Amino acid sequence: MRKFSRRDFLRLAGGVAVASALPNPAWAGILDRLLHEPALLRPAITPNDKFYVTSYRSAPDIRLDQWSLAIKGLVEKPLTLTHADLLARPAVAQIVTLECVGNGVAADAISTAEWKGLPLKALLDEAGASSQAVDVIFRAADGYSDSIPLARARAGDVLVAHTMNGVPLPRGHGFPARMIVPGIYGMKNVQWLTEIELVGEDYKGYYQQKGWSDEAAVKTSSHIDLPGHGGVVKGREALVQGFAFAGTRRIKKVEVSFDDGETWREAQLEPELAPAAWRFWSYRWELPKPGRYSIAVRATDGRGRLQSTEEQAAFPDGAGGLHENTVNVIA
Ligand SMILES: Nc1nc2c(c(=O)[nH]1)N[C@H]1C(S)=C(S)[C@@H](COP(=O)(O)O)O[C@H]1N2
Ligand SMILES: [Mo]
Repeated sequence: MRKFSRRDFLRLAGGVAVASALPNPAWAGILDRLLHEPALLRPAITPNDKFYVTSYRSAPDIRLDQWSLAIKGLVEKPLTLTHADLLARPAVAQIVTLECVGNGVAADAISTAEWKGLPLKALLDEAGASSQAVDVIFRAADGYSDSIPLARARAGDVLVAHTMNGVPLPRGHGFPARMIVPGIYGMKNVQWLTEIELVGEDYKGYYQQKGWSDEAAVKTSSHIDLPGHGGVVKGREALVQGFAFAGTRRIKKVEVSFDDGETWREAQLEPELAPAAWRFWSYRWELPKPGRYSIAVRATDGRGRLQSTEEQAAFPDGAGGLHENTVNVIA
């Protein structure tokens, strides 16, 4: 059986945070702490076995003695790295949130990990990438491919990752190497990487050939974790919590509405986990008279742009619209 964790306690306590009805001051202290502390409902870092999975086929079985990573195309000096070469090079670690382009407001295909690996920039420099190159193509052992522009590939935050939350990439998440491109939808974070090729024209990958966005920058989105949809709250106030995400544009502001978007109140932001990770927020809701209320959330990115409030399907460039939970306030 699972241990009863702080997170579970918050699930129970978060919906019914009652200061006035408390029997004794000790409890008041505990609940008060819960209300004031950063209380994360989903863990800030997703455990590997809870990390969302998307692949167009099943994960390939890769034998390390047969695996290598080629860097080729418009380069002065093509390279081939064995698995030992990959692990021997200086690696950097960073926390990055991945989101599937098909993720909706229910937020079931978004997760965060600490990824460690080689900066792609170092490999491009070593191979002598030509400035004639337009796109950098990533090809994989399962036949999948995608690309990013050379200019994006040269930034220091793009990784050829071999480690996920401190362990070698699990087979289901790209073993032995995958791309991590912060701020771009999951589809461009190619797993089971075998080849990096620089080409002089725009390349259309697996999903682009099916009409999905090639730019694929994540849209600004926000999500309410607590109270959940259909949740019940009572007492003087309840803690409303969730996360927002805008990729590398970061999150500047989160607001919540309890009156169908007529008025908005600013939520409190938790400290930033990392520049391209989700950001948690909370709001202490002074409870109104009993009844059904819809809670909505919206985020503003670091450039001052409000997320799109218009409902939009995931195809072709990511879902739009506000997340809302209906909650019952009882006496
Ligand atoms: N080789 C390969 N890489 C891939 C895919 C795939 O099918 N094959 N799916 C992509 C998609 S659509 C997403 S959302 C992410 C998901 O990564 P995850 O399963 O580790 O969360 O991997 C991307 N990389
Ligand atoms: Mo995806």
